[in-house]
Amino acid sequence: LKMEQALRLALSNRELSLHYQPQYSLRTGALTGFEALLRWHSAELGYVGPDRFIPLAEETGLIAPIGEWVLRSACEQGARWRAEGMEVAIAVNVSACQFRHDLPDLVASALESTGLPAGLLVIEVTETALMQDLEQTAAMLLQLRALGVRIALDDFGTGYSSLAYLKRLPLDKLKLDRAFIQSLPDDSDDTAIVRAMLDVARHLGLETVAEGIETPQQQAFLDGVGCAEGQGYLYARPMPAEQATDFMREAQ
Ligand code: G
Ligand code: G
Ligand code: NA
Repeated sequence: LKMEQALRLALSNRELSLHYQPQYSLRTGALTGFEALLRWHSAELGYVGPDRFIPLAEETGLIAPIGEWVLRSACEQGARWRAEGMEVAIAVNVSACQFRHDLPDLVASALESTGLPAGLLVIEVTETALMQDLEQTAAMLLQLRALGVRIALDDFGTGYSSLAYLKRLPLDKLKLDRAFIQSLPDDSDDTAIVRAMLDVARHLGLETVAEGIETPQQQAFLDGVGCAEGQGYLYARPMPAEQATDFMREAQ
């Protein structure tokens, strides 16, 4: 209850911020984009991780204003970087309960008011979010795509969805969950699963991103089996926008 009260005030007290984790082309090593990750430094409770407050925000409906803020702030940051000559994609996480009829309007308005080109925005959704109402979900994804944004399926392989969903939903990208990456390249089960996921992606014309890359061996394996992009502690942890800006300048 205390956390709920604090979370209610978090937006107006400016306690929320976004951190950005870089994503790279495994082939060329070029920085391709950033995933925006929400952080909460509460005056009352100290640092609270998203694994704790996002479920609470979802239960209480606070995810609506918070999610809108995330979308707008991430687009704003992407537009600012672009204006400074650093054109990178920005990936934003969207919860199942934000996945409602008005999402395309919110996205369109965030793009319009910030001037971020739609092609630079990636919306990350989880399997669970997509499974709720397949017809309605597919229609909404088509609306989002009509704007020009790309859709990434997050944590791929960890939910309860079937491969049939991949065929029925208009997706652009699969994010391989770090659970499958962590024991590469030694674990023969995980190498088989990752190869199979990449095969499916290739045949369906989907881009691929591996999450949670921590070692050069994992990177080399993933590049070798045709995964296009990666992110993880090997390259960088999520960091505040200002630090991400310096990071990009140094990489140029
Ligand atoms: O660093 P990490 O602890 O940031 O994030 C944990 C999880 O919290 C992520 O896997 C992601 O699913 C979720 N998360 C982070 N930021 C956001 C956000 O802005 N919106 C939503 N819905 N989930 C987020
Ligand atoms: O599922 P999603 O892509 O939203 O996950 C992002 C989460 O993964 C964040 O909590 C982020 O801090 C965490 N993360 C990012 N890179 C790594 C990594 O290399 N190793 C581990 N263990 N976690 C990571
Ligand atoms: Na994500």
